[in-house]
Amino acid sequence: MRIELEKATELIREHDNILILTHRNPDGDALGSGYALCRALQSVGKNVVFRYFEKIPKVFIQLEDCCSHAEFEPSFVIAVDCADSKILGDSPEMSYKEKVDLCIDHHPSNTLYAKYTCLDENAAATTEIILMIARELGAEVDSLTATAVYIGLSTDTGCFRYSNTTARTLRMAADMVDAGINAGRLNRILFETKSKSYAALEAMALSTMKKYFAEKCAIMYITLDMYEISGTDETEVHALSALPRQIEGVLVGATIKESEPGRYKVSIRTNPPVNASEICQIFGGGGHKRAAGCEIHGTLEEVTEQLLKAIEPFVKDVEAE
Ligand SMILES: [Mn+2]
Repeated sequence: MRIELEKATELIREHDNILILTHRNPDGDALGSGYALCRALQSVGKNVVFRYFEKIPKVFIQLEDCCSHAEFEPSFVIAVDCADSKILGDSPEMSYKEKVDLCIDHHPSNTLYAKYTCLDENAAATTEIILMIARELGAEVDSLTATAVYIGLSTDTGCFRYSNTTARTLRMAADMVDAGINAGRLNRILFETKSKSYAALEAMALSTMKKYFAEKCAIMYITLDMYEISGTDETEVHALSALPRQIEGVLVGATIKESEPGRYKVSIRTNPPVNASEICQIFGGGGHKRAAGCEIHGTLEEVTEQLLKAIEPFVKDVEAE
């Protein structure tokens, strides 16, 4: 059931021993949302723990120490930034997929798997919604919580460049600066620094880029071999997905990433008027208008071919807006 922010706040206020989860392969917004909510709730005296079950990108490790870990049997489960229970980062001992009480999210493709869903498609990042809830609760937003909020806001908007950035996003970012974050330092770490291994991987990925459909579609791929040769792991590749779309005239940029032999994760980034989420939904995935993802099985050639077939109608006879 979809609920308003006030109702979500009320539910949180009524409960204690709260477990926060997010999606698998958590990105900046997923981790920022989890940590910001965890700290906000701790500041109003709740027993709360944020857990994820996978490796996280190195740049976010500084967030890891910002919540103390309580031990309890959760009586209320919140999922943040997670559009589908299929991609919920779940405990290996105990699945929460069917047991999410409240989902706080901004993905239009949310499947409403939770008992209650507080969904704001106009939020550029889930941390926008988390900040509003924290304010409603009268929670403290100290510089660490503000850092977590800012990491969500900035990473989901490509450092406030993408069209999902609103006046509210920018105002909230300004408020986080007032709360004591070091925005210059965070931006440098998040957007202006590449590990050596990442830079090597980027060069290899770019060398695979091909264009299709009157150069309105650009596709590049990353294989398991490339991870090994460059010394990167999957957690570092998120930013690469932005590259194909940066080429002038490209409406659909796709990055095909081998996750295990025969399985590929595909990230789609689009320019208006093409809806990335609609393309990914063809393969059972989803996401946002300009950024979405899905998984396709087969050989690299088969995956590319299926993808091209799906993309063609989205770019054929379509002009950039
Ligand atoms: Mn997000």
